[in-house]
Amino acid sequence: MRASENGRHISGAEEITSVNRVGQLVQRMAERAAQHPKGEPGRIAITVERIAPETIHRVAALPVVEISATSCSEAERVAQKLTGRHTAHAADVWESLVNVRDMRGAMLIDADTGLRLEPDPRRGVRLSRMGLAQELDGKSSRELGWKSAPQEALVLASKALSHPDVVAEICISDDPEYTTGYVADASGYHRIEHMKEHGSLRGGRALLCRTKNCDALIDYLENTPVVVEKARDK
Ligand code: WAQ
Ligand code: MG
Repeated sequence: MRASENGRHISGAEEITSVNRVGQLVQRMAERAAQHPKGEPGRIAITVERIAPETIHRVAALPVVEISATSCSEAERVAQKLTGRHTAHAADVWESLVNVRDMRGAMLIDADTGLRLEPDPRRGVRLSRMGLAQELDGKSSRELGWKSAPQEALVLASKALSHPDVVAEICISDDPEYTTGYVADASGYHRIEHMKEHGSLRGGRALLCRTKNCDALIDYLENTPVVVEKARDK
């Protein structure tokens, strides 16, 4: 799903489900798009594609680590420390993250040079074709398509980190009401409170990577179907 207003990105979402639940999912995606806190979109596009089941990769969810920051400055410090395990450019990554607006996708940043790698820096790279294994297998009681920010972000981060060239990811929601963000790396999905001030229009994502084949990396993130297995439904 993609919702926009005069070309400005409002929201997006992706899911993998079984064919008998497509109708439900499309309806809920449309309702969700129409009710986004960033505003009512003038255009909602919903695309449904067949995925051959044998092409779907199954990966384990990253372990979730809770970090309680008591202020935005503490959150910033913690986040930079976590990304700093993987790059000497953590401060620049933070600076880019808090200055981007309304991107559809994520920045792709070379961990060694700090430079942006994606072909279209205004759009970024949009991960797609991902979902929860429990949804696909029909084992989840969760209402399909309703926004559950932590669950969707865990799916996205687990797909991103399942590629060997991605070393870390950092994210701030663009929902003005949602101030918990995260830093993910192979050691876990670190949830961090107070990643931005309440009401702030900040929001973006950056993937830190070390890659010899950027096109193949982008192709994996955009196109390879991946479902994420959570150990237990929380
Ligand atoms: N692929 C790449 N980038 C994306 C995608 C995607 N599929 N979806 C969103 N983004 C980028 C885009 O630039 C958005 O502006 C930015 O991320 C933030 O997206 O555990 O809701 O949908 O409680 O606002 C974090 C949950 C929620 C933390 C993140 O992101 C927790 C969230 P949003
Ligand atoms: Mg989102």
